[in-house]
Amino acid sequence: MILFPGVGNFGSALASLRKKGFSEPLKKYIASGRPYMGICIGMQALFLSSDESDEPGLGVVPAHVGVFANADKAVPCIGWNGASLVGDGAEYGLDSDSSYYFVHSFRVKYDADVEDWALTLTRYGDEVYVSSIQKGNVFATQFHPEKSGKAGLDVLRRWLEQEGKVDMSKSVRRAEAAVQADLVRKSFTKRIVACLDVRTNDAGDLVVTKGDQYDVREAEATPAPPPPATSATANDASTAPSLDPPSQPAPRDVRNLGKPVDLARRYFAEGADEIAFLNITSFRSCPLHDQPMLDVVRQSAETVFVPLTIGGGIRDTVDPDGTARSALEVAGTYFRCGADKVSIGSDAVFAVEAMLAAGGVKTGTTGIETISYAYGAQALVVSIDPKRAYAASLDDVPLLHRPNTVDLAAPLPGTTKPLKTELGPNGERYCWYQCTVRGGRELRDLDVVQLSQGVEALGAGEILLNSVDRDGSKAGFDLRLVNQVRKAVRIPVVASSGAGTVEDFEEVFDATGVEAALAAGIFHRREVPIADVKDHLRTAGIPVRKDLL
Ligand code: 1PR
Repeated sequence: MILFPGVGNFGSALASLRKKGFSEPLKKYIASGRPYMGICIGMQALFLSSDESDEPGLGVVPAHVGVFANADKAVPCIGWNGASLVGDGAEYGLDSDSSYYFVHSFRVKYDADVEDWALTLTRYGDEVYVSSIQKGNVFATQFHPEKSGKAGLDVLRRWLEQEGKVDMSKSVRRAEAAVQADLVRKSFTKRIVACLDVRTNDAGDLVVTKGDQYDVREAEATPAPPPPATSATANDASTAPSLDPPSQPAPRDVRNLGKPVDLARRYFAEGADEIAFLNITSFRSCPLHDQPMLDVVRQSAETVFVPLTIGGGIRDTVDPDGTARSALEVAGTYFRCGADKVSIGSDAVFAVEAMLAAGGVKTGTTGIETISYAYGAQALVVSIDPKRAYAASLDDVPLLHRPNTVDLAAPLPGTTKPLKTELGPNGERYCWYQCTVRGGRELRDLDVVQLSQGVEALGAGEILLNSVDRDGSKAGFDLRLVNQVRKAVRIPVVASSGAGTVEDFEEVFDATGVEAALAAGIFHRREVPIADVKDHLRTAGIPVRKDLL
């Protein structure tokens, strides 16, 4: 048996297969009739060609892989969707009612060329495409069964055991009928992401922490325990605790909300659609291959079967021994540990600033470009840490950012629904969203629209949109910020920061149309269960994945 999984760019994958001398032996193997399963790029590689590259495919399936149209939907397609069977049987346990995890920008449109290969069809926006194929010994899925929870694990297990294999040549395929009869249901769901900010505490333990406007230390210092009283000292005034204020205030501890792998496993069991780890201190003085987060990702990937994103420190680095490590190498190390996406924060700001300073000319050497080319846009997230810059009048806003200023007393642009007014601390009516680096500690002369459009142009596949102002506030998502970024780009946007109630999730999906919403504090402190968020959204008519492990 051969299982060909993969996250990657069609061109670089096929070129690598040929360069390593695998393409002809692979085609011979498939022709021999022995079982082959492909996942994502492992399915697309079987086709003749792809819009993604001039590199030819293996040509096992006489059809082409095209690019999604993006006028009506975010591309890459990142999220959970159904897969409607076009044949008789439930091949390998595929179930038209289950959700599977998709992450791709290119797809096989259903047409006559693939009629005798199509096994399931999926609808994304206004397009119906082939989400899995099966013919003889070949079975391949566009979605990632290894990241699709219980439903996906079932498909993998049945293929490995060659259980539930139906000879589709005898099965009446009704794909054409399904497409014509519009039977392929819209079942793309909104994603609920659990986010784990990870760092070492003062004792050196790796913990999940949580910022309050990015301040991850407890509000109050924990008083040092009094020295143990002994009979000799009990009455000795010189050792009685001093009443004078301490020379140095006691340190405020790093909030400790649990261990990263334990919490990731808990959130997977509770129905999180994705897990994001943000390494918020990105251990600079540590050799790449000793980075503590590698083990966190490796151990989590063993038992957490939904997508894992890792951010923090994805940049060109130098090991303490002077070994240079490119951002691409850092990312590849995490991918090989089981990460599905990597997230770049500060370096994305520097990359866009440099591109704008060069008049929009790209160098092709930034981490965003190199990782996106090698692994595909869908594997590269940019995490944005904006902070509100208030202004009493538009004239007070720097000219460069005036077009991207929001009116805090007005409804969202294009809507009439009143929005709670959120004037600045001195009654300022306007603000623009200023980008920061180094975890919100340094302001930059760049606004979120410039950054979002810049990283999209460089090849990022998704935006994780935080808010320094709302982080940890439980005041709800900053709808004006989320709406502005959602409207500025075609790639998916994950709204983050401020979730306090289940209604906050409904509000951000309804008001802005974002593809995903992230929370941290309310999940870590067990204030709002993920299942309650999903139940509320389902009741509000917002599609969410139902398969829990
Ligand atoms: O700059 O590429 O090394 O990446 C650093 C990464 O670490 C960035 O993604 C940055 O957002 C993140 N980060 C750095 N410092 C902090 C901090 O908190 N001091 N975390 C930090 C930012 C944002 C979310 C947070 C949401 C939801 N945290 O992770 O969890 O705001 O919180 P809530 O639901 O409790 O409101 P680089």
